Amino acid sequence: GEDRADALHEAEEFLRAFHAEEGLPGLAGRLREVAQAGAYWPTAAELAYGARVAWRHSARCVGRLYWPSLEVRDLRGVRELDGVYSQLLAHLRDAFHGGQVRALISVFGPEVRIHNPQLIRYADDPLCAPFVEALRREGWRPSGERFEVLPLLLEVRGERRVYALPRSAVQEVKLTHPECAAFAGLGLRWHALPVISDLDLSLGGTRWPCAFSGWYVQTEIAARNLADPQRYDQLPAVARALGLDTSRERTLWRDRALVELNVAVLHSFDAAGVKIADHHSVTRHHLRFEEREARAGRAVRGQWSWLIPPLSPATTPIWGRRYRAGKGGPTFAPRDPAPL
Ligand code: NRG
Repeated sequence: GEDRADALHEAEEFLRAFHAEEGLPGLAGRLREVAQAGAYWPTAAELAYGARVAWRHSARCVGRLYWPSLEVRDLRGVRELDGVYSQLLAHLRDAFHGGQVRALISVFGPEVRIHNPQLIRYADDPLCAPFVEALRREGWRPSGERFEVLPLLLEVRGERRVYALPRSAVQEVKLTHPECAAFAGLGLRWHALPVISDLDLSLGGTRWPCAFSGWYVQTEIAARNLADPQRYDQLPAVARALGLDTSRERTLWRDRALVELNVAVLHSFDAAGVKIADHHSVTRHHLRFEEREARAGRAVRGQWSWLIPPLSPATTPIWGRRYRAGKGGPTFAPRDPAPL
């Protein structure tokens, strides 16, 4: 019907873009093939191109300079729960790469569902409360420990299973401060990898469940996850460790604690040999990305409020710039919220 015609039209657009951008021959034949099949099933090369362009199109991502080097794992043939689980463990290992973190995406077939919003998250993070609730309904119980890593909740063709992540699969960094010895006493830590698993890779009218990861910018951890009042709310504790006067707002103890928490995250990841970006360098890299895109004759999509860092945004070179959202082509799109 009409949906199928729309989907085939999107497939055609996608294939034209793929062949044009990569300078590939054989477009007419490929279009005929898809028209004859009446449905579009991307080749591994088309999938890889689509994944890289979806990253390039990610209007909220400030780390897009490296989109051409995204490594794509085509796992559409993995059709069993245990297989999905072991491939996700392999993803964590390959992406971490001994600390020299690599941008990686694992793409699965339509019957696979990863219920976790991210592969690595903590049970006591208020952000995860809805997912912890879903795990409870599957019979899983949190230990009550601080920074307890949540298990995976995987589903294939309607069959669901909870899989614990072994300690060895999850790399974490314990936080210390280069000058303040008392900081370590806060017992803070964070996981090395952000692995997004609640977006589908959408390309040419098809959608694919996936997990993708790059590396952190320290502000994500230090200016949001650990600092937000509705998350770990650690600024008062950090201020106390630093010996700041918290009796009045005007001492700017929140701001000073925030900066030192960011210093601690960068220092700790560096000391542990785990790749992490800082907000000054990554925003400069984003400008380079913008220049490169302009030279290629492509518009850069952006969402300013997501691209600017939550710490000292006006000191970065993207502060005064304006961005447009844009649409069409390969993207990462929210997957349907399936009730658990
Ligand atoms: N702020 C979230 C992660 C969002 C994605 N960030 C990345 N992605 N760096 C958090 O966990 O703090 N990435 O693919 O590298």
